[in-house]
Amino acid sequence: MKRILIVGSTGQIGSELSTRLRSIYGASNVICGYYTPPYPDGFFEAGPTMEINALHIEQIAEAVSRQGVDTIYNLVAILSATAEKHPKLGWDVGTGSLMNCLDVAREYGCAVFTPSSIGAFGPDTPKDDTPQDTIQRPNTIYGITKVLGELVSDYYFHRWGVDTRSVRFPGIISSVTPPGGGTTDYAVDIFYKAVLGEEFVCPIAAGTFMDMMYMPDALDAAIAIMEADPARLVHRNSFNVASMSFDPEMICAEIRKHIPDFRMRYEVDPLKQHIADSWPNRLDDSCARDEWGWQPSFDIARTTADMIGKLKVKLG
Ligand code: AKB
Repeated sequence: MKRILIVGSTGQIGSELSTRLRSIYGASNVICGYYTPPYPDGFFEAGPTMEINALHIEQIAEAVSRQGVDTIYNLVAILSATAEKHPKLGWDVGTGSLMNCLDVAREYGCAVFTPSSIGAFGPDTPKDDTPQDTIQRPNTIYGITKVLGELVSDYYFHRWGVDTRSVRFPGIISSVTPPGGGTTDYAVDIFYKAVLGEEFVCPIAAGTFMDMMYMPDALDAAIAIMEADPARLVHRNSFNVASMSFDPEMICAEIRKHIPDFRMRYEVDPLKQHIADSWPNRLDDSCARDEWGWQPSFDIARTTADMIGKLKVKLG
């Protein structure tokens, strides 16, 4: 049985990963580190919590030693668009939390999951069927911190045997906690507007394809990689994972199958478009499939139906 610490547990991924991990490993075995409000409903009642500023290494070390933690999920990040507006903050938070988690893991013998992203690729990366091992020269501070995360995590594994593992997440779609400050956020916002019967103003241009993933698949990936047989892992930091790729026109058409009068118009955000243009259209995730059996369950049709159903309940 694992003893898990989630650093950054109240964000888009953390708020759902904590519930899923607790259902597998037991509520008392998953300690949720929190720092920035808002806190999910029932957060303080669902299991153990600790206030942790990921930039203060002693707070992570105290949680790990006091709670007997053996696995750290480090979910702290400033997403791509916000990090472009505040590069120093993006760098400090991305690299500070990373190095602190790795150093604590090294001292206490923990495994570490630090998500990478499609943002770890850049304009020179092959856009279609982006290979696992390819050119990584991102032109965003977020992407640079993600490449650093991949490299330094592999370094800690090879140099000190720290069990570091990771996946490159696409844009994540969920009806629970909204994302904030990402380039792929439009793929969540569009559902809220559609279900509320409002027009959606799309910040990303038609024809811009990016990988996306429904949250249940993202949670499966984050858990399966940490459960994978290490003897089968050729790669560690970080695996391409994919389940669907679409542009705004495709997701709009899919939503209209459920909400025929849904309206969308474009007001392209130059910053987000610049970032999106530098990212791949679709990743090749065959290494994840071969090395640890990655297999997504949700395509664009299933994701759309599930999102609309859930948001109709949530938004009344
Ligand atoms: C973002 O858009 O910044 C994130 C990501 C793809 O890593 N959702």
